[in-house]
Amino acid sequence: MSATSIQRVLGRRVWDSRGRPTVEAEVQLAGGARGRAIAPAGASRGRFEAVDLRDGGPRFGGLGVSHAVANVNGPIAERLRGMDGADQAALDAALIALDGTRDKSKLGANATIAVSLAALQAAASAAGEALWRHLAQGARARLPMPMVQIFGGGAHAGHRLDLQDFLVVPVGADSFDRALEMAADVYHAAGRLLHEAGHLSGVADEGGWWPDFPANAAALDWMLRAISAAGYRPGEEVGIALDLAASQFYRGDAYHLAREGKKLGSAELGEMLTEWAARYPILSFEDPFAEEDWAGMAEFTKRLGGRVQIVGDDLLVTNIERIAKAASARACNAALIKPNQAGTVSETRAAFDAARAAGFATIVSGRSGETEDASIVHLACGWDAGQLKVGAFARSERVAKWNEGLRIAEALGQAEFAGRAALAPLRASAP
Ligand code: 2PG
Ligand code: MG
Repeated sequence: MSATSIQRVLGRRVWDSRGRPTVEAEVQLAGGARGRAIAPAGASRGRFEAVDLRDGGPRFGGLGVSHAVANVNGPIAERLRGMDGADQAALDAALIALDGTRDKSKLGANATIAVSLAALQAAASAAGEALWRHLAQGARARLPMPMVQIFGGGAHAGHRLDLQDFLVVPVGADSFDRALEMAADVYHAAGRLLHEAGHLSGVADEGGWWPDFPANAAALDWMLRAISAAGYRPGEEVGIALDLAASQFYRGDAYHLAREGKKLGSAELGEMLTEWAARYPILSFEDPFAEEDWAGMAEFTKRLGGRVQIVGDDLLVTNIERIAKAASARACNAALIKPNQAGTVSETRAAFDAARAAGFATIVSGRSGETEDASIVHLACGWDAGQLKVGAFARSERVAKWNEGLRIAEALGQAEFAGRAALAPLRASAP
C-alpha cells in the first residue's frame, strides 16, 4: 500500500454562512496525510447545475443533508478506499461512475465536491506542498484580481433590488494586497454614505450592504459616490462589476424589473444595459440575460464584448458542453468557475480549460452560502485564473478567502498579481 492510498473517507454535517446544513468530507491517506473540504451552496442556482442533494421534508426547511452525508460515509467511502488519493482524475472518474447520472442527482454534487476537494487537499498535504503550488505543477501561479461585493440584491437580499450583485474591481491596484485595501475603502465609504442618507437596511447574504433604494440604477449612482468618497477615480482606479443573475427576474419571455415597475423584452434590456455601460464605469456584466436567452447574450456580446467583460454563470454552470455552446454562439467572453456547479475538481478543471481554449477570461467564484473553507482561493491562484469573486469585505466566510489570498501572496511575492489585464476583453487581446 502506498503512502497516498486512501484509507478513510468520512462525511459529516456542518453548517454554512446562512445557518443551513452542508456537507463536510475528510479524506485520510495511508501515510497519515489528511484533507478536509466543505461544500458551499447557491441561492440563485442555475437550472443546469449539478444537483445539490437535500432531504426535503419539514426539518431545516427541507435543506437537510443526511442523505448526502450518508452517501459519503457509505458508497463513496467504500468505492474510494484503497484508491490512490494523488490520482485526482481516477478518483473523480470513480465518483462520476458511481453516481451514474448526468447531474449528480444520485450521490449529490454537495457530497461529491466535498470528497473531491478533500482528496485534493490530502494529496497536497502528502506532497508537503501548499495547495496552490500543488495545483500549479510548476506553471506560473498568480494572485487574482478580486471582485468585491458592495451591495447585495436579488435572491441574496429579499429581492429588494432586482439585480443581484453590485461589485467593485480595483483595476488600479498593482498587487493583491493593494486591491483589497481599495475594496475595503470603498466598502466602508458605501456603508457610511448609505447610513447617513437613511438607505441602509443591513447586510445581505454575501456581506454586501443591503440597501433601500428606489431603483436599480440608484445603486449605480451610489457605487459611483462611494468610489469617489473613498478617494478613487471611478473606472480608472476602481471599476464596477454587475451580476444581474437575470434568470431570477425572467418570466414568460420578459424581464420584470419590479423596482422600476418595468417589463422588458430582451432587446429592451440590452438597450438599458448599453445605456448604463455608457453612463457608468461598468467593466463587467454577469448573466445580463437569462440562462436560456442565448440570442440576448450573443447580441449583447456582439455589441459590448469588445470593451467590457460579459460573464456566463447560470448560462455556463461550469459545464464543458455549455461552454462549448457559448463559444460557438459567442454568447459571452468570460466564464465564472464554481466547483460545486460541476461536482468534482476534474470536471471543474475541464470546464476551466474549455473556457480558456475558447479565449474566455476566467473568474473562480464562491457561492452565496459559504463556509470557512478557502480551497477555491488556491484554485484561483494555482490555475492562474485571473479573477476571484467571493462576496463582500465582511463576514468571516468571505474574509477567510481574502485572507488566504494574502498568505499565498506572501509565498508567491506581491508582483505575481494578475492585475487588470485578467479581465476580458483585455485578456483576449493579450499576446
Ligand atoms: C452568483 C453567486 C454568488 P449564488 O450568482 O454568482 O454571487 O450566487 O451562489 O446564490 O448562485
Ligand atoms: Mg452569478
